[in-house]
Amino acid sequence: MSVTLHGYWRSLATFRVRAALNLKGIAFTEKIVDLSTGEQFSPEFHALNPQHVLPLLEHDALRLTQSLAIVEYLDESFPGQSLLPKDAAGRARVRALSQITAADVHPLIVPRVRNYLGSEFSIEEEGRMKWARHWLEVGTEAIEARLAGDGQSGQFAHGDQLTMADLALVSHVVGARLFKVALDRAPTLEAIANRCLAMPAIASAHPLRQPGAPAA
Ligand SMILES: N[C@@H](CCC(=O)N[C@@H](CS)C(=O)NCC(=O)O)C(=O)O
Repeated sequence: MSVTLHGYWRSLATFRVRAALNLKGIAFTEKIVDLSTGEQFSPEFHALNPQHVLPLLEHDALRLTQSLAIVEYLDESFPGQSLLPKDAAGRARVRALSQITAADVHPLIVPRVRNYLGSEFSIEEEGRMKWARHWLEVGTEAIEARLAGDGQSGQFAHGDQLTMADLALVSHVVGARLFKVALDRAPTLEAIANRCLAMPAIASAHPLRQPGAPAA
């Protein structure tokens, strides 16, 4: 069996999948696609994923995209700890929490969006950072309200068992830290993320621990 993850150190979506692979104990190799030089637009990568985004997971002849879809695929296809609850209501809550990050916040801060703000609207780096921080703050507030407000979070985002929602939320927190967004008004979110980051499978998947990442 061969599993190849196409990723990049700074990619938060790749982080979710890398952590899931580690949690499931799946051996994989990672191929770097350098987003900082636009390698996602190379003919070689275009042939693999014409959407030009990471992550891409190759499992034998199968090619998979979209981090949450990949995490669910891994969960259903490999033994080991389960990343989705057994009950439909629990799965719906875990998917909803995951999508606040992956569908509502993260797409607004990715390189192609920030670059477009610069190239089409002449917004300088400072304005683009302000944009990214704004959406990260809005997302942080929404996630905290959900985690702290509905009585269904525990040690982790959904009860006391780690799920896909934790992988999404820890990627949100790491993104917020990379963009220097304060998390002091999101104590529940930060505590859960810190608990996740204390786990070796997740800590070793951290963007700043990947080849090419800056020292701090
Ligand atoms: N919704 C996708 C996100 C895909 C995405 O935007 N990935 C970023 C890296 S985290 C990317 O490849 N960006 C390239 C670009 O914006 O040009 C997922 O969850 O996998």
